[in-house]
Amino acid sequence: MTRRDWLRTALATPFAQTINAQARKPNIVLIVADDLGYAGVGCYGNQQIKTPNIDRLASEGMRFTDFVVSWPACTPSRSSILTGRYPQRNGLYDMIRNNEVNWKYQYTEETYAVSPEMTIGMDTREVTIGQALKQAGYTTGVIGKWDGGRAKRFLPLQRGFDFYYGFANTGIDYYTHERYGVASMFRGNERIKEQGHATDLFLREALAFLKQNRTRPFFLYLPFNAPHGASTFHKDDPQEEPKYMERYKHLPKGIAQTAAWTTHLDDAVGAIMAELKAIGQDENTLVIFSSDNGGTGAAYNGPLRGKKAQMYEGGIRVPMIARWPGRIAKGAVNNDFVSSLEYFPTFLAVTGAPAPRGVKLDGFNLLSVLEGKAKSQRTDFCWQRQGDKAARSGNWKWVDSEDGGGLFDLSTDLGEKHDLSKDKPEIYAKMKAKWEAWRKEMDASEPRGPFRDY
Ligand SMILES: [Ca+2]
Repeated sequence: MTRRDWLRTALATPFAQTINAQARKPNIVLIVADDLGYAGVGCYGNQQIKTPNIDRLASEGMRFTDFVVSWPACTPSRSSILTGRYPQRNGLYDMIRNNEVNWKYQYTEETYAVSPEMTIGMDTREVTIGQALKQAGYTTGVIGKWDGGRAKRFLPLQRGFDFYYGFANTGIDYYTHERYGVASMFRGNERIKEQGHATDLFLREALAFLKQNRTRPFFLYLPFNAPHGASTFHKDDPQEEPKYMERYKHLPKGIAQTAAWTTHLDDAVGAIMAELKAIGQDENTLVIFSSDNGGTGAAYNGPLRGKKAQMYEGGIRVPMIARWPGRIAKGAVNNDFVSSLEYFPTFLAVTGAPAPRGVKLDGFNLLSVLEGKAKSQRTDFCWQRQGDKAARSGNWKWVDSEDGGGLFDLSTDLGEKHDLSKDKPEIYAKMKAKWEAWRKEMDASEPRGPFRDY
């Protein structure tokens, strides 16, 4: 037996494998879809859209039926994923978006450069999950939609991440990677121009990131822009590959487009999982798949009322699947009330990273819930989007918004159809008071930009 053969045999023994597994800290891959509705994938009841890879994640892990995000649209919801804090606490409680975009205003590079989209971002005093995990020795990467500000000081490389490839604003054209005519793809701190579909480019970069980090612990935040609508003036330009469009030509146009984006995303998820196996880290990686907010009118929100931008469940309750072989039971369905605020403390627990000093986190460590050892600690949640308000306490839901309001019992009325505010005035009053107390707490927290005068 040569020395090399001996070494190979020794490393193949169960004892050596145990040592190797113990020596290597676990990795985390957080995949976030964009505007994927509650019933946007097969394992959440969709009959039309084919998502075999995401469905497999659910059959190999735990699927949550009562997972909520902190805001019914992109930017603030993502700010909570990154900071573990309510948007009203971290300061990013509205969109980073130029209003003129909605009116199809054509920017030049020069006018765009001084617009809010280019100049505002998440307060640099906020500690991101990237910063926290990097301090614990992790290699950290962001691939996809950053949505935390486009000026250099707000970009991922300045916010605790070692690697960044993607776009920094809230939406692009899938092929030109422009936001209404302005080039928007970045590698690191530099804007670049590339050929290809955004989903394929993000997948290419993710696979390379996994390969490069096969020998050291990593955190990969992988926020795809699919199946978000394209930010293009040219509404007739194709935004997806013919092979995906072909599969859904029997569906109405808007829904067919969402379905094609979703299946393309699903293929990317399958490739990521295959690569984790190929680098030998499949069993040593916590993979989470979720969405940043509910689906639009061209999406599937299943039994839920409302859609993106609204306070009803359709705006804020989304799919969430967690997979970690040996730690999370296969095919588990969990109906506990949990939220995206739980990611930050959970990732600290998984990696052994210390909590950032002096930072109030709004979530709790979900690990024992994922392992089936405990029930969720979450009882309450509050939301605010400009004048729209909502609160949750147990199964009670209070809504006061432009789209309507009332008091709903989600345990018997998931579709928020029966307003019980007249029947249960004392609970209605209690919920309203709960929201007002939360608002006071947010007002009393240390002010953060960009919208609040700090
Ligand atoms: Ca979104």
